[in-house]
Amino acid sequence: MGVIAANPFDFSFTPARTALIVIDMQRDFAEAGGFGASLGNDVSRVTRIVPTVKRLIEGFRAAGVPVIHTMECHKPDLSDLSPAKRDRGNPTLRIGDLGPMGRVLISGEPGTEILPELAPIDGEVVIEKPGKGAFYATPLGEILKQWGTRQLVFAGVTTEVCVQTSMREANDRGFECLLAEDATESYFAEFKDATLKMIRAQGAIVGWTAPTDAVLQGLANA
Ligand code: C5J
Repeated sequence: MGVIAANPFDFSFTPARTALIVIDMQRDFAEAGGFGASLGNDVSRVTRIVPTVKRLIEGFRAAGVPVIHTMECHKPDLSDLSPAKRDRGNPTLRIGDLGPMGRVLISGEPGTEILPELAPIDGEVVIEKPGKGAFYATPLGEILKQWGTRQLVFAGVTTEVCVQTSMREANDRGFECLLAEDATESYFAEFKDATLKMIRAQGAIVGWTAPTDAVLQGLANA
């Protein structure tokens, strides 16, 4: 049994029933020329958290607790991309268009890959997800059921979109969820701040939050 000093109160976990889920740390959200930049965002906010996410991943690997990676992406024939998603807004590049890093958010394209510093290692699960949530239209729920996982630690981007959606999906499925505060980021500082507050409000209504150091300390002491 382990305990992480978290907000709004301590997060108890069993390492054998826990996994780390790193959401969408992809080149398309972190590099100039990718999807995030095409929407007019400052992608340097995402690249800044890479060393912290790396430290978190390495801590979980060292503790023998599984690391799962997700990638927001679609099939090359776009059969899993709704017009409602593709046609939204006015980006310079739409999903499926050919950009400087290949076709935007398409499985197998260079821009869709996870940042090399955070690349999955052999044996780690990588979930390709067509939605914002990691459970929608993916095998994630089934994999976690097979493993007997009950607690999930989240990191990645963006805090208020894919991370928050995935945490809410997990919370509704009965998982206890903690978000690593400094291993997640948004293109909008105020959205990150509001998401952290709303997750842990009302007695951890969606889950807990804690700094990466506290998560690693809890893991090391477990
Ligand atoms: C977005 C994500 N923001 N991974 N995707 O479109 O949060």
